[in-house]
Amino acid sequence: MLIKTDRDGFTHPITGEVTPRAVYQDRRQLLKWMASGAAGAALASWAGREALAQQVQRAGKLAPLNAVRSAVPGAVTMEKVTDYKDATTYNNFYEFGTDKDEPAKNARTLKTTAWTVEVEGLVKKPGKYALEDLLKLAPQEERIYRLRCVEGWSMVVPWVGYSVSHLVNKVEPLGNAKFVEFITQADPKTMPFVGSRVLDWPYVEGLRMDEAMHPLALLSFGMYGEVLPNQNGAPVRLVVPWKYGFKSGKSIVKIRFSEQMPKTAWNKAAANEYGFYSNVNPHVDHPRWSQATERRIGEDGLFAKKRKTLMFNGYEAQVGQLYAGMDLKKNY
Ligand SMILES: Nc1nc2c(c(=O)[nH]1)N[C@H]1C(S)=C(S)[C@@H](COP(=O)(O)O)O[C@H]1N2
Ligand SMILES: [Mo]
Repeated sequence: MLIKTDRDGFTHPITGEVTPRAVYQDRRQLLKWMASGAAGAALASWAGREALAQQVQRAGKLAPLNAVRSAVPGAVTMEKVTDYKDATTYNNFYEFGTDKDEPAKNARTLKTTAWTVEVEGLVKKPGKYALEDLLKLAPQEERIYRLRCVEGWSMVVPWVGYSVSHLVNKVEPLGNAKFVEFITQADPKTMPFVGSRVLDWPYVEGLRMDEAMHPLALLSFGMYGEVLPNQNGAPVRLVVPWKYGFKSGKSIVKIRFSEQMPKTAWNKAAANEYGFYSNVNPHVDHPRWSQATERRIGEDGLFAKKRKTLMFNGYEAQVGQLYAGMDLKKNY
């Protein structure tokens, strides 16, 4: 189903899918139309759109990024979408400060024009890819994912982007490429905390090749029907919904294909706390935090119940087989 997202973040069908108003107004015609069977399909598509429209909250004033609704299995949760305001003011983006409100305050200095993503390592087609070309590489899809931070909170965000696999296929990795490394922007002139010692910059994340090729692994250019706000990782970021939020690197400038497992920023900072896999797993606690439950951002009132964290963040049916036979306590 084609969905057009307008500036207010609401979705509209692209012609021909709604019941014509005239049909509703003429009772005889309506009965005939319902008997034809068209009503069932139209009703189902109407219900889906209504659910989506209710979920997507009013966005800001950034450039719209139109998308078709994703048909990838598991890509659209029906849970209530987190308010745009919360998703854009409660952020982890350490290049702009370690407090949750700092990225929203500080990230306006991020320069997102003339952006390129360099592809290197074990691929047939290395090179610098302009953002404009990346945007057009595959149809932009809207996907509503849960995002679970290792700190114990979660959000539901309508991302816009396409499967990482489209880019991987385009650049043609060599047979010995086993991992994909995502290297993000580290510019001390525009990112005030890149000089700090919190992490070894640039912020680097990585996936095993089969993880990167899973259709749910998203290369994201937007959210809430618009381009990404700077604090959420403009102009291009990763979103890997079955892994803790820190695997979803923001403001990517380089993608490297390698045979060896890449050294990731959080693994280098504290190897006993952050493994390479970092799959959401309620049975394996972080040394400092239980991972059994989570707080949904926006539900943090006095009586808000914590939610049970789900295996693979609720994406077990889709991604569980990637880890068949692996000891997930060892490979955390
Ligand atoms: N470059 C970069 N990417 C990053 C981070 C960061 O500090 N720097 N933080 C990560 C963490 S811990 C989380 S939870 C998510 C948060 O994404 P959001 O702010 O869009 O919700 O971004 C991830 N990507
Ligand atoms: Mo996180």
